[in-house]
Amino acid sequence: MPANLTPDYLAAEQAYKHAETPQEKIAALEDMYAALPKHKGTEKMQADIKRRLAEARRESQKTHKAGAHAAPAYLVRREGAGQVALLGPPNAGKSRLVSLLTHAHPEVADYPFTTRMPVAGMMPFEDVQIQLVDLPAISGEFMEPWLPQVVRPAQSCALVIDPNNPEVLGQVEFILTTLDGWRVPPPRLLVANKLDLPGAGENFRIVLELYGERFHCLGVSAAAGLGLGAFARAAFDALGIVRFYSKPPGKKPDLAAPYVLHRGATVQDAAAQVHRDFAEHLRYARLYRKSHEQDGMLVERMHLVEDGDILEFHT
Ligand SMILES: Nc1nc2c(ncn2[C@@H]2O[C@H](COP(=O)(O)OP(=O)(O)OP(=O)(O)O)[C@@H](O)[C@H]2O)c(=O)[nH]1
Ligand SMILES: [Mg+2]
Repeated sequence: MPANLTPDYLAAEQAYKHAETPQEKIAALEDMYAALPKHKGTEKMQADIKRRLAEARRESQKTHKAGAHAAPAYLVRREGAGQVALLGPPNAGKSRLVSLLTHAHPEVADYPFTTRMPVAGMMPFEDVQIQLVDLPAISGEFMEPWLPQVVRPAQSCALVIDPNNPEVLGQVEFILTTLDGWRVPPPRLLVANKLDLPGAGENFRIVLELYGERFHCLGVSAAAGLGLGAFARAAFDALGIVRFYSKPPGKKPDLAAPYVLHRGATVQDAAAQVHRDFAEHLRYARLYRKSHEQDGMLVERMHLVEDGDILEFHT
């Protein structure tokens, strides 16, 4: 292999291989490009991805022009630092969570299969916005046939369940099997909602015992507003992204406007995001941290960016 390919890259490549629509291909190729370390050794791969992206975009334009076949209404355009799709059985509280955490207003109701179309909203987390996508339920009883096409391009999924539902374990197993059939990686996050209900603590403990090692499990209550901060943090972590801030030499960094990169990205990748010239002529960078700004440690192009880094590029 020409480069040290990150797990993010390999995951994106997998998604590309299984993409069925031009939209899925575009999303996967964009992820591949973002996760590819940018240096001499990967130049051919970079060019190859760009060529395939152009091709997929042409293809998607063609389907647009075909008139009646405009982009299907269920596709959700990515926005913000990353997209997290909320999956789950009916009535688990996916919509209520999204309506609580974002400005979106998905319909919430006490009967199953309320949500029929995706509803996206932006959830603030510290200084970034994470896009949450509320989806129709995944269930053996009924399922929207296009669901996999919306789930595949999401960068990350959270499985929302109601641990008090007597059928919850069967529901979780059904969803994991379904995702596997769609060739979607298992969710990184399992969110047990409705912890306000009597007996919920004990039910959550059982979920933890069963799934605690496979997933990052989190207990929340949309009704009581419990665990929402932890949810936002976990959604951010599940995206596998890092934030960095650019600092012009001799000036203060702009801490209000983070740049976002995949975990595993290098100082060189960071430079490429800020300015093309930086990327081409970068010699080294100085790394500062918010906690002790006096540092200014010298770092090389291949140094890995960590969340919260402040970088001063030198060409
Ligand atoms: N007690 C309690 N009820 C909740 C909580 N979250 C949601 N609910 C209720 O559970 C019901 C279902 O909530 P929704 O948000 O519509 O569930 P959903 O997962 O979007 O359901 P579908 O769209 O049918 O898949 C509603 O009556 C909500 O008010 C919670 O934390 N505690
Ligand atoms: Mg819903």
